[in-house]
Amino acid sequence: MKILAANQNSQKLPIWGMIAINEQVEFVTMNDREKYLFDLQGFLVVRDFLSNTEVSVLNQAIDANPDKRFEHPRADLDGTPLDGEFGPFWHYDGMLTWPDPWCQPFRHLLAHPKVIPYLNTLLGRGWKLDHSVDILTATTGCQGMGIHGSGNVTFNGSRFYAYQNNRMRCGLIVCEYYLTDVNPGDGGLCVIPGSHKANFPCPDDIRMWETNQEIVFNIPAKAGDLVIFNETTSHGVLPWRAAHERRVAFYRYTPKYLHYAGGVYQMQMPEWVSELTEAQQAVLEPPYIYNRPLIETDGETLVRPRREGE
Ligand SMILES: O=C(O)CCC(=O)C(=O)O
Repeated sequence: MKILAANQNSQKLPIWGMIAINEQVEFVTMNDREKYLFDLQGFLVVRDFLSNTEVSVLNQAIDANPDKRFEHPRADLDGTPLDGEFGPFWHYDGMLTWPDPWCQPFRHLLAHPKVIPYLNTLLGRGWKLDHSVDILTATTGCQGMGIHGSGNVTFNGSRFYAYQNNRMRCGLIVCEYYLTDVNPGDGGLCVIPGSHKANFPCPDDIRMWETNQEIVFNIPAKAGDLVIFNETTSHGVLPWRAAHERRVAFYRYTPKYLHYAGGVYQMQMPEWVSELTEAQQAVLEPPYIYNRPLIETDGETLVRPRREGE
C-alpha cells in the first residue's frame, strides 16, 4: 500500500472564492506491483487477505444458517464441458441482516480496512456496495457458468475498464473472498486474463469452454485469499470437481455515481414530485442501472428494460 499524492500541485489549483475547483486529497492506493498486475490481467489475487479467525467465523456463520441456502437454477448447457448434475451454486443471501452474531462477520467485510486501497485505486475515492452480498457454494457435480464480460467490445458507462493520467477506473468490481481452498483443477471461478481490454467478441465456443481452454485460467487460491476482478473481464465458472465444498463471499462495488441494482437503500421522493409527469419523474431518479425508466422519443412514454442504453 502507498499514499498517493492525488494532486501534487493542489496548493496551486485555481481558486474560485475560497473553494478549490477540484478538491483533491491524499488517499491510500494499491502498490505498484498490484497496479501492474491488475492493469495487465483485469484481476488480482491478494494472498492471505483474511486471517484464519476471520475465515473461521465466516464459515461458522454459514454453517449456522443452513435454512438460508437455495439453489441457483440449473442452466441448459447443452452437453458443453461446463455441464453438470446440479445448478452452478447454492446461494446464501441476506447475510447483512442475519441474526446477531451471524451478520457481524459479513458486515465486517463491507469496509474492511485492507480493501480500501484496492477500491480507492480501481473506483476512485468514494465507492459503494452494489447488489446484495452473495455467498456462492458448490458441491461435486455442480455445473459451471458460461464466460461473460466483454472487455471493450461495447462501450458502456457501467462495465468498463479505463486508464488515463496514471489512474485506473472500473465500472463494477467484484471482491471474491475464498472461504475454502481452490486447488488447480478444482473448478470454480475462471477468467480470461487481459480480456478487460478485449476489442473483439469472445467466440461462443470459447465462452462455453469448448475450445482454447488454455486461455481460460481457473484461479487457484487458499481460504482467506481475495480475488478482485473487473466485471468486464471475461469470467465464468468451471464445474466443481473437488470433494470438498466451494465457498466464496461475493461483494460487488461501484463508484459513488453509479448503481446497478435497487440494493439496500430505500429512496423516497419529496411530495411535490408526484405533481410531475412520469417522464419528468424519471429524470429525478437516483443513479441505478437495472429496470431504470427510459424516456422514449415522444418525451412521454417510459420503458423499463433490464439493462439498456449504457
Ligand atoms: O462463481 C464465481 O466465482 C463467479 C460467478 C459469476 O460470474 C456470476 O455469478 O455471474
